[in-house]
Amino acid sequence: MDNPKPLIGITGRRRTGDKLRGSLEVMNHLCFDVYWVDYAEGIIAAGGIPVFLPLSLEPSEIIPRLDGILMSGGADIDPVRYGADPEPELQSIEPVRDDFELNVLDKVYENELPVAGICRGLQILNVYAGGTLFQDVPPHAARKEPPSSRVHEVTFDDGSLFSDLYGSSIEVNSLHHQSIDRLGSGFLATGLSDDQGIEAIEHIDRPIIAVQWHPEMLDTRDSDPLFQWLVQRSSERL
Ligand SMILES: [Mn+2]
Repeated sequence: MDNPKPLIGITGRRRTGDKLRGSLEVMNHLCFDVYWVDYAEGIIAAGGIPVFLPLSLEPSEIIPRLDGILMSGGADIDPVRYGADPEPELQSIEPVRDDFELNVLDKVYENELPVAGICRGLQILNVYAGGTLFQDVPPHAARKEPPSSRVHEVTFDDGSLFSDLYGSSIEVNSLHHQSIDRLGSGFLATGLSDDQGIEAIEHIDRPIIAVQWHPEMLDTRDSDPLFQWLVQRSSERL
């Protein structure tokens, strides 16, 4: 096949049938795995093929067959993963997903796949690399605004990969209530919000970048540099 498109894995979440409006009551206890379609659409617009990763997969069986990974948004990471006790402001956690994604990252590091992280995706990358999180950052969150609302600025370091991708700054949405405290090893924090929170990280010698905002929910999704970077870097593996 001429110019095959790269296969990009997308992580998601697990829910039970009672959360699926309209499904049969007798199926309330059964599970379904889901992700928000905007992630897939961002990858498709950038020229890649999204592949959803069910949480029951054994990562070693799928990761080596993929060309890149998108670590998507979602619930809080269990603080036990970064050696902290839960604080009262901690919201829902998904230990099954934590397990799955940390195992995915083992294989991703082993196979040196390109990775883009979004929101929780940034946080799990940071925790995987030994970093920690603030469990709640109430003055920063703007979670009542429509998800496409650009509510604060992110400024990028001169000479960073992010400044190549986005220029010196960008106005972003902000749907997170947690953020990075101690940075994980191998990462540089190259994008900060107006209130000095870490909003963008890039790895010093691996093709891994992540953002705290949601490019897939902005009106610029289909031309967003994060998706373009991921598809481009993944294409180089074909
Ligand atoms: Mn923010």
